[in-house]
Amino acid sequence: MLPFSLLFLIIGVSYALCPSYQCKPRTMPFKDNICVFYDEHTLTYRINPCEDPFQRYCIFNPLQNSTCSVSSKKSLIQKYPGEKCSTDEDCRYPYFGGCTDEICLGSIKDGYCSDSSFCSPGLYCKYNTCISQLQDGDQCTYDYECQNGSGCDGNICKKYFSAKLNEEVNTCKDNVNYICESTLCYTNATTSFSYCITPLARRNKSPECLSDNDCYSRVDRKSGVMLKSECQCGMNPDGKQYCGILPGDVEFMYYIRHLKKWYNSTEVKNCNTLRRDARQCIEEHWDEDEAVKLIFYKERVVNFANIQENDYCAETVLNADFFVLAHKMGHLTVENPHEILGSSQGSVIWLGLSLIFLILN
Ligand SMILES: *[C@@H]1O[C@H](CO)[C@@H](O)[C@H](O)[C@H]1NC(C)=O
Ligand SMILES: *[C@@H]1O[C@H](CO)[C@@H](O)[C@H](O)[C@H]1NC(C)=O
Ligand SMILES: *[C@@H]1O[C@H](CO)[C@@H](O)[C@H](O)[C@H]1NC(C)=O
Ligand SMILES: CC(=O)N[C@H]1CO[C@H](CO)[C@@H](O)[C@@H]1O
Repeated sequence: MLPFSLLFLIIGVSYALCPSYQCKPRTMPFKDNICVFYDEHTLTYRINPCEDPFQRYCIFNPLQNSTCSVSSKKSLIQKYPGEKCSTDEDCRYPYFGGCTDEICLGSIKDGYCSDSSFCSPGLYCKYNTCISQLQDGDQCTYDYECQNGSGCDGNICKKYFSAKLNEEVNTCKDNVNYICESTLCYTNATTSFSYCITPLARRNKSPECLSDNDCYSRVDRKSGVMLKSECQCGMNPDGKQYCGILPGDVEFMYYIRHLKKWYNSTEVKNCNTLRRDARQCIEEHWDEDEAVKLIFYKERVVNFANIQENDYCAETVLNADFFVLAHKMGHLTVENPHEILGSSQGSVIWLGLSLIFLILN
């Protein structure tokens, strides 16, 4: 246990190092179009909304001052096949017919490709040729070869989130497999069979933390798997830290339930296979309210620490995109969280949050 305590002692010290994010005092002068002034001595970001209507965007630079600018986008987004456009130049691959009926065309069936981003929706790239995405049950190597809502489990296409609790799966890397309803799995070292396990929520009620040590999940009784998420700095005035969201936390349940709905929609088939969960394609093709919900739920999981207890300036200047979504959510009908927790033993996806998995025996 000793090395562990030492490790956490070091992480614990970093608590004091989380910066504070707050509105600038009214008396403090800001020059040179500065919207965020970084004070490296007190580790404080002092924020001021941009007032010039021609330079209203504040592009945040960590550990530096930030200035107001004309555009919120750092560079032009080039659209994939299946995404909306107004001119040929908007498309990544304008030579496949460009922007036709406001949609970027891609390489057609049996047409040339160097990777799957070249192909029209419904196709993927194999041996430099666009061919139809595989059916469930077909042999595969990568997720993008399988259809819309399906991934490659070992070497077979299966629907995401379709394997129930205790059901066997072919692969289990770092305890994660999207084919499992919970997204979590376990490999029995004796038999080397893998199976799906229950979703694991944070053990502590409050997400606030001082170190990763506060961010353990409960232990799965059957397999002994326990997860730990990272204790992350937020963007609040007090330098508070929050645990990353775990598969099994209610925020995750909301996200996964809605992602399932997207993958089961007819609209997902309008997306290039590599863009199946890209915000761009979801917003352009799905019902507007449904798209707002899915993107809100996802952002809440991904940016959980950053959006907690923001003051007015952090909210409107640094996390405006999220809080605009949150405002729109206020007008939409949303499912009751108890229904979600009750109805699923876990419909959860893995997001690449950095977790440490400990197998207790
Ligand atoms: C931020 O701006 C202030 C005032 O203009 C300046 O004194 C300071 O050096 C700047 N800090 C950084 C990190 O550029
Ligand atoms: C692993 O497999 C062995 C042999 O079937 C079984 O006895 C054991 O309970 C299994 N362990 C877990 C954690 O599933
Ligand atoms: C998927 O869509 C079909 C038809 O629209 C519907 O009957 C089914 O309940 C949906 N499944 C899920 C998991 O949403
Ligand atoms: C989950 C889902 O929507 N699957 C669909 C994928 O695409 C095929 C063919 O277009 C449909 O048959 C599936 O229902």
